[in-house]
Amino acid sequence: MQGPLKVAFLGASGVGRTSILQQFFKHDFPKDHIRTSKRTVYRSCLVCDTCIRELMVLDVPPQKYFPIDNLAEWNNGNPLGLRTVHTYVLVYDMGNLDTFQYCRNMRDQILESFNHRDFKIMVVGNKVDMVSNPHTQELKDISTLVRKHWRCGYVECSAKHNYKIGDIFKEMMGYPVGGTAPKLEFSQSIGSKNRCTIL
Ligand SMILES: Nc1nc2c(ncn2[C@@H]2O[C@H](COP(=O)(O)OP(=O)(O)OP(=O)(O)O)[C@@H](O)[C@H]2O)c(=O)[nH]1
Ligand SMILES: [Mg+2]
Repeated sequence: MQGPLKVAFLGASGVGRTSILQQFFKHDFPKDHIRTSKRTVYRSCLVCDTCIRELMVLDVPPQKYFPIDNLAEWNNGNPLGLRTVHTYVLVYDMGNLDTFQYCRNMRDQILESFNHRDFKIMVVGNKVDMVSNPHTQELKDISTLVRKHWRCGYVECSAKHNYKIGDIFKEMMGYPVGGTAPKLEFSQSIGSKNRCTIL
């Protein structure tokens, strides 16, 4: 088995990163906005088709700057481990498109800070339930930019309704959503022993 797939969820404050992770790992939706003030690590084991992979997901407070090098990561005295991640999941709020600017900016910073491309970036539009018309030109433009120009995976979801949350993790595993992705499921809560669920 390969080593753990290390993933970081990044996004502007309040876009729903913690809600997505709580929904996926704990089948819970926190209604109140409790700001993430320190790094939380979710661990699990993913079984997908014939592939089994350990998963380690980082939920961190909103970062203004991506650490430009290893020194920057260590220098703030509270290393988050953001530079050793396999997949960056950039989350924005579909009901507040200004939050997409954070994703754009963070993607630029990530790409600029590495001289290799041994990582994946994907974008998640959360709170689709807050959008009365999900087919507006602005949303189409974001989807086209991410999929066609950035060539990144893109998922629109609602943590509140547990809608397409699993698709984020399928995409992460390299099964593009919309295709014939095998069934997958996680079962894990923070602090408890690792468990895998195979469907
Ligand atoms: N309607 C709706 N509200 C959501 C959804 N996801 C999250 N929220 C709400 O948005 C607020 C912020 O959610 P969080 O998950 O705390 O957001 P966050 O990105 O972790 O925020 P910070 O840790 O402060 O950066 C909470 O009040 C959630 O209940 C969603 O899919 N739909
Ligand atoms: Mg949070």
